Amino acid sequence: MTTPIGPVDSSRVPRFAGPATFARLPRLDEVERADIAVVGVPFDTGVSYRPGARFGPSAIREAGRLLRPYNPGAGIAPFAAAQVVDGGDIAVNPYSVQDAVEAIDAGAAALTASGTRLVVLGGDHTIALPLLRALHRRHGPIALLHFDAHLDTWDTYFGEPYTHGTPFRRAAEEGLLDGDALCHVGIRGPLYGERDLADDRRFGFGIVTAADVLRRGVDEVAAALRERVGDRPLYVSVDIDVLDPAHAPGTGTPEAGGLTSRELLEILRGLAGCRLVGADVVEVAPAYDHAQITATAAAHVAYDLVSLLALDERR
Ligand SMILES: [Mn+2]
Repeated sequence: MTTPIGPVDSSRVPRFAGPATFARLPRLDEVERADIAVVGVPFDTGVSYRPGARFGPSAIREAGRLLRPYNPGAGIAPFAAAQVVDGGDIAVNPYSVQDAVEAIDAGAAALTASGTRLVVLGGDHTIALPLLRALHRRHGPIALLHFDAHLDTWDTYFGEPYTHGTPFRRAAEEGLLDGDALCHVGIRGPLYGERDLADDRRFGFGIVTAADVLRRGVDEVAAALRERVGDRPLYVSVDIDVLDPAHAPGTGTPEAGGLTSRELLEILRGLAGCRLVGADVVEVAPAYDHAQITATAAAHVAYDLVSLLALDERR
């Protein structure tokens, strides 16, 4: 492997100067090939409540200026272990969900065609469906760990099949997921009815609630998740509303009683060794944020997802 081109050297150019690529990484067009690309999908036409996640990618990049090259929690310098880049945005039609879903699928397929793995910055959760479609064509049925306050396996809203509350039901119906290796983490808050849970079980999902994380602790939860996914190709989808609104106020559908950012990051680090094929962090809506609380949390989540991919690159 040729030596990766790393981020801008912050001892020469201060962190607050220059363009805000994620973690000040090089752009995709500045390298020969990329192992890992952080890519934005600024799309929020699928939301059911507060809009604004279209501004998520740029807010996360801006907060990511402060990320440093060595990740002690994961024990890796991800930008030295692999060529990591900012892959820019997959720009999609904000007026047509159908068009956007197709364009995200095509954009992800093009970016991953030569083996580059993606950490995608949303955008609302609708975008997980086309990302899973593209990965399924490459890897077959995918194991999924879904960090979220909400199940996201509802059927339709106002008759619409593609929304931010329905991507994993569509993915299950389309056979994109490995029904033996699915789990939600951080679930809480009121539902429409008991049937929501029965439907969800039918697709094969396990549930680790936010209260379970409190009672069982992060190490035990991570061990259970590792066991559930085994060595299957794994997608990790992080809705930032898995965090308590104290840790992530800037999001579309906040729910009280969520994880701390410390708990979330530790559970993610506990997934080291899994066969991660892609990941996202979605639902950052900066208009409702304060002092970059949510964008900072999302930037660190993306950094740990990149670190998991880089660990796998090294093995
Ligand atoms: Mn969600």
